[in-house]
Amino acid sequence: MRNIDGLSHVTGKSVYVDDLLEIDGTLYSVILTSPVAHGRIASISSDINHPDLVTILTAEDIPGENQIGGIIPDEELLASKELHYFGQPIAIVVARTLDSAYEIRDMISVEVEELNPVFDPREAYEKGKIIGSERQFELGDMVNAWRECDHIVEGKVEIGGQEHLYIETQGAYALPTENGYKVISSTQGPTSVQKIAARILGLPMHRVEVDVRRLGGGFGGKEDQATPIACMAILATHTTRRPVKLVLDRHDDLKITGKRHPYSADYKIGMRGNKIHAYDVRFFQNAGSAADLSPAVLERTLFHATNSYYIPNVRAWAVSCRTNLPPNTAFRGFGGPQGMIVIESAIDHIANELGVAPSKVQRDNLIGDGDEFPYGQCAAGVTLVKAWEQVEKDTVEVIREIKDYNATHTFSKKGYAFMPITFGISFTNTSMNQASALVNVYIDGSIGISTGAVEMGQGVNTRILQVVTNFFGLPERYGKVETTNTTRAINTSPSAASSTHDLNGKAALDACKKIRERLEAFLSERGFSDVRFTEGKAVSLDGKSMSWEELISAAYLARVDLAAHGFYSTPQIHFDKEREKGHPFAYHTYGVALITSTVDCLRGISRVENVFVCHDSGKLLNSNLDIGQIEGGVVQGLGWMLLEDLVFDDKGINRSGSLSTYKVPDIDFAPRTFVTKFLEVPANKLGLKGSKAIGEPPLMYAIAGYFSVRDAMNKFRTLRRGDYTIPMTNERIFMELYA
Ligand code: LUZ
Ligand code: MOS
Repeated sequence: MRNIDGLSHVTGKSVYVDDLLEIDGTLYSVILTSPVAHGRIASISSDINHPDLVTILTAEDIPGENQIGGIIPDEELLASKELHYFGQPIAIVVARTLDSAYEIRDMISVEVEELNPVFDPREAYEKGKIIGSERQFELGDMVNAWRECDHIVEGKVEIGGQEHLYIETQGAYALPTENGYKVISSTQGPTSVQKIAARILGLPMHRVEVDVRRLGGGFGGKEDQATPIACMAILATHTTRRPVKLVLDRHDDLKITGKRHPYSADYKIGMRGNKIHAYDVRFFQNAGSAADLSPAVLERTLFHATNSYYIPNVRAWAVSCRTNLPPNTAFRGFGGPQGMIVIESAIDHIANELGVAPSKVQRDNLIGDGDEFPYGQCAAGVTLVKAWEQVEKDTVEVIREIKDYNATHTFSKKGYAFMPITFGISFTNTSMNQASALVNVYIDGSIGISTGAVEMGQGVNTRILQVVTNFFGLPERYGKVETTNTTRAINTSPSAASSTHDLNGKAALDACKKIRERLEAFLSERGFSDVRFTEGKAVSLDGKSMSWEELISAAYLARVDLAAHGFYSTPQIHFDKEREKGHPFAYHTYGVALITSTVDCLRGISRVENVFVCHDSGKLLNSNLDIGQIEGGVVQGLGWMLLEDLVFDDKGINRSGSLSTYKVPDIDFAPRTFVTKFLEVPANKLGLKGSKAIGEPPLMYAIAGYFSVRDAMNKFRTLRRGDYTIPMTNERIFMELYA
């Protein structure tokens, strides 16, 4: 089935927050932000004369609690006194036109007392500025392990952050209702908006209705950070009793919002024969100025610290460090990629030291069924070897060409790298693994489907429509996926953790089953037995049949309930944070990629050439959507690995806060060849219709892009070992080859 949004996207008919028809009297707002990375507000001059000014709202105008922290209450909606990062919201300017709102913002002056900022996570750690507590996962016997190794190396990895760069910036449109508020928000987490808005206003949650049609991209950037934007719009509506729109322009979005977490890490790895015998890793996460989702991201880093490898002796330690940068947040992979990058660096390092191909060390140490991850869960249904062999088979020729090329070229070199991925599927916070749905069958047989899933381009609405209409044996035109709305699907987890279609699809099917049972009972009274729903009909074992339309209209007249609520919660998962052991994931998504690239070693220019992927998507549910997620995820990851360079100056000002200074992938950057194959595997019982989660895992294939460029560089000149920095921009290639 094709993505149901495709046509409206390419014809410009898809509606985003900024496209909504505006109600007369709508007001426009912009956010006034901190001019310093660390300081105290001395005064705000808001004595402004402007014909279009409606109001300027500060912390004092918040009727409820000025607190938006989800995991830890450490973040104000509007700064009351202390300023913790350049770009932190201080006030909301509400005006009759958007242009006037910007003009008024420029007229406000904020006096601040500056304080010393900290930007480096290790420095923050030394000063005791940490968020939550230090975490450590352990496996085996780290005391004796090192003695048993033949070779040991140590090194350091610096990993940069990444902008989400959703095409639709953060935004919300808030409306006053008779007894509360409705907000249309570009959020991955409607319930989070509802909960925090209620807290800000001092109201019960039922007074706030959140509605989401779709997002122009989220990537994690709207899991938590759409919430304050929606809350500011609602606060302005609360004060003015008028509809208020708050849609950030790109510069404000880049300035105000958090990004993927940069990490600094130390590793030590030991080999015994061809096996990785011991691994010790320390992660310093740069959380920015508030907790946001950082503790959960940190945890996922630890869960992925050994990626796809079985290592019998492991110590993985991590800490979240508070710095004066925007609060970093969820981003596709959610800390997992950073965990994987460090073990891949350690493997690259020790392989180069031993003079063997990194791919040999990777291949010799792939995890297998029954092997234990450092967090206690055992690997199951592992398909890594199959995927590896497929990729190896498909790339024999490509690798030979690389060797020939390197033998005949001096200043241009080619490189390649493999990347196996093992990504845990489930929110690591067990209680979040739940979803609800509401399925309504109307008298004419058409079906309205509501779930907690938010469509953000990933195609979740397509998948849900596909499984629901298939369930009743109907063509897709019978179903319609409604907006995600907190009055129809309640207490939703954000659309995140690659789990949206598993959780919400299963909740929708649960509702469908209830309706089917009622229809079956109704039909059995009319002499139908063992009914199947197929080709638009209900068919009895003895061949009696009734069209769907007839059935529904008869069932309605017989007063059968044609609406059902559905619910799903992932079985079997648990995690004990005291012991740091458990079974946090329903299952893992596996796969292997090989990426090749060419580096012009005179000029320092890289180009990714080929991507070969062999992916375990369980029993394929929709290969169109899966391929879209794989190709998009890899290109997004390659941008992080090779292009996207976040630069904050020594005042903490984002110097890469525009699209002229922050380079993202474009079509020319995309790999020349992209081959995706899916493994033939048995149905995955814990996935939707036997499939596997697809949203985040493929991004991590892109880590091979970084190592393929390093491999090419190493063919020109041996790089310093034990020193890995991401992104490998063209400037960095040049510096590493010649500095
Ligand atoms: N969000 C979250 C996530 O709250 N918990 C998770 O475990 C997670 N994992 C991936 C992406 N978002
Ligand atoms: Mo996410 S990083 O699954 O919002």
